[in-house]
Amino acid sequence: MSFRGFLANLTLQIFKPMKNLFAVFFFTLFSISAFSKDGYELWLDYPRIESSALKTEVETLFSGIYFFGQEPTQEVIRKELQIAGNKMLGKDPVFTQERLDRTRLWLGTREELAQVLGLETQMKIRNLGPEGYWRGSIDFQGKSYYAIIGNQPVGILYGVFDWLKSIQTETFDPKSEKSDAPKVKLRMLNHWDNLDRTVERGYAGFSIWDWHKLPGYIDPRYIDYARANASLGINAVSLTNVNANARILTTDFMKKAKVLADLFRPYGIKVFLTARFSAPMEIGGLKTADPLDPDVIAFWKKKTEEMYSFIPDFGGFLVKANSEGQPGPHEYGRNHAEGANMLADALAPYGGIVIWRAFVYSHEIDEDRHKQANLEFEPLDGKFRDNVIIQVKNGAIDFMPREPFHPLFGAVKNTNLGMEFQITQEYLGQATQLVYLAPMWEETLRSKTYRPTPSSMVAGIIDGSDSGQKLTLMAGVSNIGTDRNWTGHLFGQANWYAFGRQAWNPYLNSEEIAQEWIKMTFGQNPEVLSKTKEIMLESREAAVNYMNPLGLHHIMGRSHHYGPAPWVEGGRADWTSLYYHRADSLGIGFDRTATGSNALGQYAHEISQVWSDPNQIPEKHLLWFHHLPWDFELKSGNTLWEGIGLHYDQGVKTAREMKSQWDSLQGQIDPERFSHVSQLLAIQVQEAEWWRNACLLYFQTFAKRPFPTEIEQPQGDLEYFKSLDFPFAPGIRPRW
Ligand code: BDP
Repeated sequence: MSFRGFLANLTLQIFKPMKNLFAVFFFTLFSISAFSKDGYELWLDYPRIESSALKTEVETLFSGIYFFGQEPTQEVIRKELQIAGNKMLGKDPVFTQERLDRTRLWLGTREELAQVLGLETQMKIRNLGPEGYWRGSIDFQGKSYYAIIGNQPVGILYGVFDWLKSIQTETFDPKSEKSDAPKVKLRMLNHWDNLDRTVERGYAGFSIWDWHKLPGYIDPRYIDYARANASLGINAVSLTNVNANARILTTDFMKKAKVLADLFRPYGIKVFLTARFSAPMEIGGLKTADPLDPDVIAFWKKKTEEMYSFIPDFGGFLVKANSEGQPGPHEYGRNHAEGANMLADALAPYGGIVIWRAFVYSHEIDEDRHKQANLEFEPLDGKFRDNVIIQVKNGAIDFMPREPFHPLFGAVKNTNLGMEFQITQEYLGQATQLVYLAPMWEETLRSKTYRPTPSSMVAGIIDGSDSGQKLTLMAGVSNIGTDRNWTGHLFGQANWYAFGRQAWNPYLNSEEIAQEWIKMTFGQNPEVLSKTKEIMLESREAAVNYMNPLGLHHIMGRSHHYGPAPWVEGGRADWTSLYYHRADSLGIGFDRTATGSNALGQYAHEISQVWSDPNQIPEKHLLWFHHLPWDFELKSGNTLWEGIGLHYDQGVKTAREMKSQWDSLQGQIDPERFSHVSQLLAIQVQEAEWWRNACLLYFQTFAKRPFPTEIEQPQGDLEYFKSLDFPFAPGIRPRW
């Protein structure tokens, strides 16, 4: 009998006379409080330490924490240690500032350490910047202590979280030292949250920002959110949707945003807001939003001044302009630099920045959507102010399951470029599918750009090591909502976690990140670790296979983007599927070589030369860049048509394996989380089959060839698949 079963039984025995009602009540109480694992705690659950050696070690350190400083961040550290101590050891840590003889663990800034102890030992951390930390043992007056030191309090906070992680993952070694600092300056979540609490492309309930009850009511979730972010080193959040509502810039909403900024500050997190370019007209009573108009300039200056009166460390504005119907400088014959610089000038006196998105394209321009961002931004190279950074999606189309890296990376020399990844799984199974995204981000970050230097790669543009830029940024579109487990699918948490880790250090390996997350989420059981890791690591390739193999892209349902719909046509061409797959009786794929749109010409010569040849391009990008005959021979010797079938089928098979792997862990994972994931994996298998069947039956109408015999023959009726409609799918883009 499981422990919970035993408890239920015991409760029933004790309360037999009171009959079922009380028993159920007490059982529920027990389950909810002590034993329920609903995912709310994220990776910060701090389970009891099992290994006795580690326990003794940690207990000793927790029994005498010499605590410097009274700053709010230090208060946050103290609280975190209290939570962790109680959960891991069952008791409060002992903080001391007087009893040197009882001290075991020192927490302080380098300066404090020098002042109080007269120690200048930790010189190494000097160069680690405001957010870096060092942890290890120090000797003082013949005694050895463990110390966690930062140049600033936030560095100590990061060091403490890292130390707690080492305990949770049972890798803590008091004898070895570690220092670390983030490689990217702004590590940021972009919430696509609307003021009415709906979340564009959000699959985890509503927005956690309760604008209506702010500024008066502080939801405790805000603090847990900040803790989770700080534990990863995420230091910036943009609270509102890029499809912005100007109202967020009114005084009433600034007061609300101020409450969040005040709460997040001790956690090292800065608040940004999205600025709607037409705000001067919507809330400023002006007739124009022309960025060169003196009244418009004055409006933004005044707004910015007001913003800083509420939030003195306000981060700045995130802007989506002239894209998908959003207003922008083009309406007034101005370019993106003129628009961005006007805002940048308003922010500069306060140290604020403008994050201007490169996700711009228009169906009115007769040009491959893939090329449009480069066409707009390359000519503006060097024209943006220093406090502007251009936020570029990982690929040139739109967060597809697999995209080649965006050709803007490496194409400009004097413009700050930041990365935008999508954590929310808009095109990767939304919240019904387990898809671990870190391998996808790793693939992009490690892509060689060959520019500005022959050895450059995307990560080196982002962190400034190849590009030389000082202002660096990695942003992730949040997958967080009001669902009890925050991300809808429990494994969505792994994507939030991995994003934070990769933003801190874009060179981290996604397998190691998965391993950390699993241990912190499910504990140390080796079987759980190895099977879960395998599931996670194969999940993204599985999704690519059953959704968009061999470079296919943008063949999902219209508007809600849920499920397969390679037949979408009509309306804006660049929002249809036919625009992208171009299947016909001869073949399939988008010719982006010199004979087609020549989007390939936007990449470095080393790339365009190789990728222009269908026999040399990595097959994963084949149909992204080439329109090829159905009988084109793949490296495996199969024809293209056969290869497509095999990939789709492989995707389904992997999804089934993932499900059976997980199910074999029954009894080793708490029942709530086990069943949550198991049910969702069952849906994932069905959705994978649906993708395979719908896409293969549809493409067969062009290919007119039998399916390869070795695959499970697609079932179902194409007309039925086409008739499916999902008007209530979550996250649909609101129309206003
Ligand atoms: C697309 C989403 C849309 C967003 C847009 C963006 O479908 O909802 O507004 O990206 O990034 O992928 O602005």
